[in-house]
Amino acid sequence: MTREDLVEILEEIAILLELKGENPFKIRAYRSGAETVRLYPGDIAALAREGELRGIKGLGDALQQKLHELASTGKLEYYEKLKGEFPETLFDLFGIQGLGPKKIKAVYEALGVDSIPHLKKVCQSGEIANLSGFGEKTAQKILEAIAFKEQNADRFRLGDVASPVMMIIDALKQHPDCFRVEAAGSFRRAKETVHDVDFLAASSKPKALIDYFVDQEWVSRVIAQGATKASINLENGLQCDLRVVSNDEYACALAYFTGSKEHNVAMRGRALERGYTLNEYRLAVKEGGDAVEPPVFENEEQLFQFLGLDYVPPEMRENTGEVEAASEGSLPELVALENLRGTFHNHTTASDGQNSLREMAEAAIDLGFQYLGIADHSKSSFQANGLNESRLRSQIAEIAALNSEYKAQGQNFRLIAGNEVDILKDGSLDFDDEILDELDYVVASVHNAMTLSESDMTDRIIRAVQNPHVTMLGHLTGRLLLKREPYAVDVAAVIEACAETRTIIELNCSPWRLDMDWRWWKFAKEKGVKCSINPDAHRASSLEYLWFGARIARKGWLTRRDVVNTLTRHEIEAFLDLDPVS
Ligand code: DGT
Ligand code: CA
Ligand code: ZN
Repeated sequence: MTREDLVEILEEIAILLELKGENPFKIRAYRSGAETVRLYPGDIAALAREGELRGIKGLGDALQQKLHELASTGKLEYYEKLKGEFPETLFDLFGIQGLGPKKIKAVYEALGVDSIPHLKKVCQSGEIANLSGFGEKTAQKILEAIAFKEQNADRFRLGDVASPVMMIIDALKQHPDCFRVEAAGSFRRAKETVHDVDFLAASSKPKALIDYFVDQEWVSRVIAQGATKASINLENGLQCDLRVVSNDEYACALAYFTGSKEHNVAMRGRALERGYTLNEYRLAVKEGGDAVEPPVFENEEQLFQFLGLDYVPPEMRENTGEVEAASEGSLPELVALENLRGTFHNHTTASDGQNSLREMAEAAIDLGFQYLGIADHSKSSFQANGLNESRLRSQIAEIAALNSEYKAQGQNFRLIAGNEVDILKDGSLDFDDEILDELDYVVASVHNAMTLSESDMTDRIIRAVQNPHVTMLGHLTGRLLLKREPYAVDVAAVIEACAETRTIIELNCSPWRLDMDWRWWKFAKEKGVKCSINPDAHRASSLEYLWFGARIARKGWLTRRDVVNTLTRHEIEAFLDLDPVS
């Protein structure tokens, strides 16, 4: 049980109690208990497991006991019983964006709505619009949210499949008959979400490998199994396919199953022009053609080369001009994870992060970073324990003191004092210029009033980036992958405003966000806008999100020069005009 699991269950209990019409004080105790757990500055899951929650303000005896039961056994009888009082399908409603506990309670009580299909029906029939607190517009919004959910029902975030994929690759590699193996498909192309994962292996004993694959403990269901192919589901529902080919076929098969479909069409066209047909197993001379017989390709590089193309990195294979560029020798040299020297936009326990300033700095040093930008929330984000002016000033002082320490130790590392300042509804910033001026840099982000019209939202953000203190724009569209749609905003207009004001745009590489979307980076780059790959880390381990960030930046055709956090510490100090550490 992680902290997030504990918070989620306490919140769900509050909702269930609300549905039951329980005493509001009791409900509030669970809600504020969830908040306490969420913001507690230590390892609260461990404390709960050990039964050591005594004395934590905001957690009464009953709550402490329940948290202990949950954390130590992974289950809570009280919660299971409570859940048992309602139909299971009712819980699906919690996943519909914009439908809070109050609304769920209202439709459940007034109309008996206890499932998504039922909810859809009462929205369409107009019944729901007659309920007090609802209306035509709400009904429309709910229908849109249901459609969004249905559309994404069988997709997974890249961040949620990365570790199972690594685990499966490791397992397959251990098999003595496996020559080589990779995850192809949308995973290899670093799409932000994937439908299924397409593993490809080379072996001379395909059946042995297939039998081994379907027999692993993490397989929850075998969907299909043949001599060279199998499909399985993992516990979480993710479908994984394994295809086994001969070693000679591997290069062509890898190119084919990496896709995308559109890229494959372009590649086939290229092959045809040169007198060849290309399929999932091989490149062959066109029937009756007189082209030279192709060799066996040992790897994809050789296949591309044979077709007169530079090697196209998998992230670029979306048929957005990469085949043409590869034929002209004009593919950009893409940025790589190893190029990153530091990163901006990280939280600490001062706002809603889980690790202290020092812990974050130490984690960054361990990763070999030369600098780490701190950007805790500003005061309007009270739900995230945002800093007010005086707390921010203490943090700036704390950062200066730590920097002196690192300097005395001879470390080539510095913390950079920033803040993730809320962009208020009218586009003004949450702090005035005087204190912004004391910061090394500023990330400006939207966290509230997300339902403005497209033009109001666009004006709001443009006004914010026009403030000369704003160094970079945080998570441009506010999307949460598979959970919350981007707010309405004219991305192109914002990019142009950032170009004009020389504002950096963040590539927020929290796997929930991956925002700004990779499809926009080529345009931003053409306009001269720089990118900062930021993990939005709320704990030290999340600095590793940069792995996703580098992949998405590559997908957006970005080079080292386009990404500011490839700069060395000294270059960043000059770029941000920082005073030397004293
Ligand atoms: P996904 O799974 O929806 O996230 O996306 P992909 O790209 O992994 O698609 P998937 O799993 O259906 O197929 C894997 C690759 O196989 C795909 O990227 C290209 C290739 N492929 C599959 N079906 C076709 C097809 O009908 N024509 C061509 N040219 N390639 C295909
Ligand atoms: Ca796939
Ligand atoms: Zn944020």
